[in-house]
Amino acid sequence: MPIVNADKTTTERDRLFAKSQSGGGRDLVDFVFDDRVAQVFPDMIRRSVPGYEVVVPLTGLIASKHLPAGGRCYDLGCSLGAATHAVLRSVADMPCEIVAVDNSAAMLRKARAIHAKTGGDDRVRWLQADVREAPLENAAVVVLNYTLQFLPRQDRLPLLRRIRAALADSGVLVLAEKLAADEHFQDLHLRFKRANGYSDLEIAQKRDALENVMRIDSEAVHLERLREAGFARATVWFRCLNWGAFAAWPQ
Ligand code: GEK
Repeated sequence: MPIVNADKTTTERDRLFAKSQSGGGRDLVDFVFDDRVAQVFPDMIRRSVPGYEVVVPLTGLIASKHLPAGGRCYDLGCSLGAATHAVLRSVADMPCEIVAVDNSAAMLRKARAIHAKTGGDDRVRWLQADVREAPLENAAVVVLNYTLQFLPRQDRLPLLRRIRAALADSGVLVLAEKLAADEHFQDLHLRFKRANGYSDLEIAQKRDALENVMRIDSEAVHLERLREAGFARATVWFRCLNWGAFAAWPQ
C-alpha cells in the first residue's frame, strides 16, 4: 500500500528513471525540469517528498495570516503552482497579487495550463525568470518551497537577503527543503520511496541525476543563514524524516 496516494493527480505516473540509463550509448545526465518532468511532476513530488501534502496547504494557511487585502505574495520556484493555489484557497476571494516565478519554460507552460483549467484566477502573474534575478519588492509573503536547494551554495544568502529586504516588517518567508541528516533518516527516506513504488534502480538513477544539481544543507545551517540574512526570528514548523519547512519573520 503506497504511503502517498498519487491517484488524485490527473497527470502521469513518474517512470522517468525506471529504465536503465547506462549502456547503449546513453550516460546519466543531470536532472532538468523539462517537459517530461513537468508531465509527471505532481506524482513525482508526492511519492518522493515526505510531508509535501501537508506542507502545501499549511503554506497557504501561514501565507493567509500575513497577506493583507491588496498585498503581494511571491511563490519562488513555483513549478506547477501548488503553493500558489494553496494561498488562493486560503485567502478565498480577498484581493491580492501572487507572482509565481520559475525558470523552467516547461513547468510554467504546464502551470499556466492547469491554472486556466481551474478558472484562471487573474490574481496570479506567472513569470519565467531565475529567482536570483527576478525583481522582488513590496512583499507580504515569500514562499520558497523546495527550490533553494537547487541554487549554488554561494547564491543562497544573497537571495535570502533580497527576500528580507523586499518583505514588509509584518511579512513572512516560508521555506521548505530537504535537510542533511544522519543515515537513519536517509534510510527511512529510501524506504518511503520504495513504499511508494519506486524501484531501487529508479531511486539510484534519480540520485545520480540530482547529484550535481541539488545540494542540501542541515537544519542548523538554514536557521543560521536566515539569521544572517536579517530575519529576526526563524523556526522549523514542520519536519518529516529528512525534509522540513521553516518560517522566518523580519520582526
Ligand atoms: C512546489 N515549489 O510544488 N530560478 C527559478 N526557478 C528555479 C531555479 C532558479 N534558479 N532553480 C530551480 N528552479 C514547488 C516545488 S521544485 C522541487 C519546487 C523539486 C525551479 C525548477 O524549475 C522547479 O520547478 C522548482 O524550482 C523546484 O511546492 O522538483 O524537488
